[in-house]
Amino acid sequence: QNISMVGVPMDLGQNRRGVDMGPSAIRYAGVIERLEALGYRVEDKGDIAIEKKDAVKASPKNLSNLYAVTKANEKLAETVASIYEKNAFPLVIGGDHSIAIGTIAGASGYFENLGVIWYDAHGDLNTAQTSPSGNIHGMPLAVSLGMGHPSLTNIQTSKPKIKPENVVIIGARELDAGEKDYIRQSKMPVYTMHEVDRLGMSEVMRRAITYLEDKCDGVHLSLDLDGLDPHDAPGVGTPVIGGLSYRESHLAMEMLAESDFITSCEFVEVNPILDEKNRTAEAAVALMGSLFGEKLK
Ligand code: DIR
Ligand code: MN
Ligand code: MN
Ligand code: MN
Repeated sequence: QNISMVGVPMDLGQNRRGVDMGPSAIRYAGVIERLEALGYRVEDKGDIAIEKKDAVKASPKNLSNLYAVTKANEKLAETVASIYEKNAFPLVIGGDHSIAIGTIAGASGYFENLGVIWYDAHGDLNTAQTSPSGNIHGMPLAVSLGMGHPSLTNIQTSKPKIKPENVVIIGARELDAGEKDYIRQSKMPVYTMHEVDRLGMSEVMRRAITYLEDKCDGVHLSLDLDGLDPHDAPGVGTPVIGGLSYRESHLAMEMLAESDFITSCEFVEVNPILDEKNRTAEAAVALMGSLFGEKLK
């Protein structure tokens, strides 16, 4: 199979500079070589062009850099769609997590019932009304569900890109009040660290896969490196203690490889400025190796 990789060097969805260098760090950590060694043909489409920071006061309340983030996601959505047109697998490397808006918008046109696995310390279910920070990287899952500013929810189509019952969150441990309200009323399955501790990662993934495989015709993996524990992935802007280990994360990726149902993925929030000798980008590349079947080949 062909993998088509695209970088999104954007840090405007949150407020620590440096995550724009994530794509370079991931390339430097050997992503192409790692995947080619598994027998894939990997095309690097290079990076999406990013606008400069919005002028101060140009953005609506609690939506920092709305204009630049919208532009980047419009381009990314088109790029992801063009990758499917060529029957390749879209691999998106970030960049902050706001880029999931574009990846999911681009992918959703190719599936009736796109599922999403959201691997993250956070829910990313905020809107401008609930966000404590005004950072769009805390909003992409909400936007994909059709909630949020129209310039974001209308990318590709004005329809919601995914349904709440087709989403599974894994690794959550820092949910904001509005996110908890939404999760409660939508009954979205969320495996917080509590469930991972109780059940073990193997059972969590077995349940997540069983739950999605029957009803979804495609599943997107959105992996925020801050889902991992800061000991294993220190190079992220919003680290949260008590996270998923490197081993648990490999097991999760290996089980996804066995399930053979992932149809697109993104690895986001690698911040080389905050990292230690590129360890976080290296972890991302190692996890991609497992996701693309290193154990099976
Ligand atoms: C927080 C942080 N919930 C916010 N979100 C992050 O700003 O909305 N998501 N870091 O990955
Ligand atoms: Mn996060
Ligand atoms: Mn996130
Ligand atoms: Mn946080």
